[in-house]
Amino acid sequence: MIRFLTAGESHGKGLTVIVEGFPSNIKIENEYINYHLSRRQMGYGRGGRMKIETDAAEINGGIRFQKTLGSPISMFIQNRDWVNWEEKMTEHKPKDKTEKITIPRPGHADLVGISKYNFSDIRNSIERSSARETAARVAACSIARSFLDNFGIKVGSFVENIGGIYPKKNFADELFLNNVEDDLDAWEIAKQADESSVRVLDKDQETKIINKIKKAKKQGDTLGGTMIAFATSVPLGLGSFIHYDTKLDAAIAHSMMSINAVKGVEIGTGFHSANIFGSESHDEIVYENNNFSRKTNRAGGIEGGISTGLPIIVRVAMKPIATLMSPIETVDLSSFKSIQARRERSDFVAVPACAVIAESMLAWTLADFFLKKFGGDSLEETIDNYKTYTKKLNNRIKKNFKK
Ligand code: EPS
Repeated sequence: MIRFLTAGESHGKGLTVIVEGFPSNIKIENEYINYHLSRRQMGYGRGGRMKIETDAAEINGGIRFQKTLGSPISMFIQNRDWVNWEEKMTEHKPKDKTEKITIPRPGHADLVGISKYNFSDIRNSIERSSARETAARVAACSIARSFLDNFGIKVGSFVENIGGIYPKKNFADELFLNNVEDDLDAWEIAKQADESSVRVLDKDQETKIINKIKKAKKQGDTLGGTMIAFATSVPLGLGSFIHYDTKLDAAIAHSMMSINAVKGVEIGTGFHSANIFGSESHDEIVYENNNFSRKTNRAGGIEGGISTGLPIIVRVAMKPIATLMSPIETVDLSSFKSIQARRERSDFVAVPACAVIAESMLAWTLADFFLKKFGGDSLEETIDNYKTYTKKLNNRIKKNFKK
């Protein structure tokens, strides 16, 4: 239903994104997009680049008087750093000979990139594989968030651990074990996380994490971590069990794995449930206040590829950034001899930023499945379709199963 396409290199002029497929009349505020772009730039442990950039989306099409027109939305995010790279990144014939990068970093896309695309300079791999591209994604996903807002669907995230440092209280477990849909607002929790410089919900943990990041920096090393991205007030019925590509959980896993440096995704208590009995793993069904629900939400809001109506909960694991200031061993492609990997300006930790990106991609996937189900050329039409469906949902079950 919806799609987006990004273009642009990390040190080129900027990033372009075209978003397509949203109905007309969704309210879009430029400040809202820029606000989420600024959230992506946050986090203790980021490198020098974030001091240079103040990401802002220039809207070049698809929106009039703060409302979507139903046409493709085009946005541009300028790279302020471009002024320092004009010569090295020009689309024209270079004036001077540019120095080639010949030493690939283990864990980055350097070696696979030059091999696959037949490049003679690793710079060509670095540019598009950089996580800079995620700025364009966050802009695109802000449109999805604005759309979901009309249905009370909220997305949020928080960092669970960085470098193996977890909070005393297990916030994730609390989400899985309590059926707290009624009073849970994902965005409220995300705002709490935003108050922490590493986007955690526990002050003690924050201090310990900052100390560990300081240690990593001092050692010229980097750290990864895990984060929880989740959504509340998602209606029952997004996704289906019909095909591999109609399952909501599969699409969410795809979205998350597409984020730079992400190496693991878990829906609900995924990996833990592999170690316990079925009776300890599934969520008992209850009928309360004219509604079906579950006593717990270990399934993370999805059963059989379909949203259950409970919060969608996703755990995402990010590996440590591949660029190390105290590098590990690699091979120089100009000599085929062993050497230490090249240093390149980078982040020491980008888990807080990754959480904002994960939250954004979750919004995108939910908006996609929402529109697949409810359709509509205008927002008003989508709202009508949504209301008719949700109003009749439980009555249909009652009617169908009446003896
Ligand atoms: C990023 C921009 C990059 C890095 C980081 C994310 O800028 P630069 O390469 O100029 O320092 O800070 O990218 C990576 C860590 C990576 O491995 O590609 C951004 O805008 O988020």
